[in-house]
Amino acid sequence: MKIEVYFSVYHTLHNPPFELSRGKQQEYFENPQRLKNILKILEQDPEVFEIHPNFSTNVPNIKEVHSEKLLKFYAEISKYLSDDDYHIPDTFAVPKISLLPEDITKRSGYFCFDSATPITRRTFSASLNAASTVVKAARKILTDKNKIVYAAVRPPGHHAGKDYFGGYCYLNNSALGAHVLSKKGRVAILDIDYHHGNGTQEIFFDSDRVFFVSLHANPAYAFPYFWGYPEEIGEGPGEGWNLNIVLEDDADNRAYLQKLGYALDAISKKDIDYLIISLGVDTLFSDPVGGMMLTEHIFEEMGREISKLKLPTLIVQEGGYDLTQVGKCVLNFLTGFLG
Ligand code: OKP
Ligand code: ZN
Repeated sequence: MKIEVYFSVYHTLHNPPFELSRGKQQEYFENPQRLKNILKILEQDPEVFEIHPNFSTNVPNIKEVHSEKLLKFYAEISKYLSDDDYHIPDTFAVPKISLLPEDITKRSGYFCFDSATPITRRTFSASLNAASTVVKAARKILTDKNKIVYAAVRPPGHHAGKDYFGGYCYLNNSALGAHVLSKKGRVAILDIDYHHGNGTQEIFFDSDRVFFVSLHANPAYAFPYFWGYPEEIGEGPGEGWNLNIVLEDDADNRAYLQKLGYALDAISKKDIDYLIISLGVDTLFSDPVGGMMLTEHIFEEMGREISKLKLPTLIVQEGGYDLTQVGKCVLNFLTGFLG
């Protein structure tokens, strides 16, 4: 079997000079080399990986997932910034208020929840290209069921909510893909990034069309800190449609596979038609951002276990920051999934 790979060509347009983490300036971990390294490895096996570059920035359903306010903000700040400029918000609206400041660079703090997510002139274009790539990949799943499609995209998306950005994420790629698939059936999003997918959770919190299941490090000490507890189970019609499974930083392969087993059980107990995997490989022991103890071979096993759900599956790239290993981990996951 083949895996179709859709990839966001314009991701290189988003390359901020640095991030602020714990108040310190440091290298930007979510950089173009990540995706380049993933593609370099997949290109080596054209028998298995059929790569489709996506040059489009068209995301037809974007307003059904993100607020007009947020999109207008992105469009305006993109115009305001010059080529080598970058913008990091420094004053945040807590709690959110309804009046937005006139000055575009002061408005950013309304939409942003951390200091590690700078905006450059081309950030919005790159994000639209990533989202468009995932929507294309989702449509492919609809036309050709029993398919597995991998969206090789950046910037990632799972921390971006309806009207906020943060955690290297601007538009929620997986949510936009899920939105497409949810028109035709029930969707489960399995988020296996090291970090909790707070944006995806928020977007589908009241929905019984999309089951959000996330495995992640304990938010008591791991980013994004304020979300990701097991008590968050969804609300209204969405009650019971949000499942947070917490792991500790000392989680090894065995501990991880066990919890993955719970997640897969929960998914198989619901009547699901399509699966989306938010694939972060920042659970690897050597990852400079994540903190767990997994080794690269476990990703193959994870892919194999998840494939047993036998659902048409869209795999969306999220985190993974060890530049020397990220390609191998993704390859292992996809290889395991193919069986
Ligand atoms: C994005 B994704 C903590 C800094 C955290 C942001 C991490 C964003 C991860 N000192 N920085 O989920 O891989
Ligand atoms: Zn992550």
